[in-house]
Amino acid sequence: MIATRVIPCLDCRDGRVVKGVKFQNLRDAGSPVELAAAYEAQGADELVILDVSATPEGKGHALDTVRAVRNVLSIPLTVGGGVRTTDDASALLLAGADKVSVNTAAVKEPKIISDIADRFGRQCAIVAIDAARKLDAPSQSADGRGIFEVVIQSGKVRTGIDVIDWAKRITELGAGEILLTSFDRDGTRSGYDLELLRAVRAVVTVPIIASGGAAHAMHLVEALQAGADAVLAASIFHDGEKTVGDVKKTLAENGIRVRT
Ligand code: 0VR
Repeated sequence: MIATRVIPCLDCRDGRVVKGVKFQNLRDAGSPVELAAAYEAQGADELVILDVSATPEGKGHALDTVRAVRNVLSIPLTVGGGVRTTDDASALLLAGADKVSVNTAAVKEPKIISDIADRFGRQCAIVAIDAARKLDAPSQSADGRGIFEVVIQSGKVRTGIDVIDWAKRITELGAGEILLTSFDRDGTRSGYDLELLRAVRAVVTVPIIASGGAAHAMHLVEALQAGADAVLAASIFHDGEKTVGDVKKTLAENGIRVRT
């Protein structure tokens, strides 16, 4: 079993870390540079910065934040939020990101996935899928699992696109990794959506980063046992309840291979 990855996520708006529930009611959660340095010191394997700024000015802060965080970080850094073109991706990579994540832009123009993979390598091309349980669907699909649709624009738009079909398509287009977020679980501390995770695991071979809902170390154990290659969390770490080291200790105690 290859080592799993524990990845804290800094949702950033206008240069500050924020945190909400189902992408709403965002509250200030601190300084990106201080939190990035703290998480690396605690043993984080990677870091994700997600720019959730709503205005062009806020997007300008994102590049400054990436440069400032890069100066204190030596672990891999993935940056997403508002990436619309390969030039956007290039600017983030030049600012210090190792990988870029596209979400809404990939749904609107799937070719961007191949363009980023071709220009920078598949290892740079992360596709974020925000998934929500379909509201108007029968409760289960033919094979007895929940039905999930892709949501975009920070959860504001339900696309009706089946998450499983989309996961297969993005890997065919060149996605090197999937950042799979349960919109329903984001910030709720109710645990990852394991049914979503298992359903996507069954159809793709690229690494999956589970995201959305973590509150206890055992939530991360469950997600890794359900097939995730890495686990992302924000709330659990920002609120200081658990350090990355605490969580990794529990993972190791449950037989999961971690880098100490
Ligand atoms: P928790 O570990 O449950 O706090 O959440 C992890 C992960 O879902 C979030 O860090 C991230 O995906 C939230 N995403 C978005 C957003 C947050 C605020 C505004 C927009 C977005 O568009 O993804």
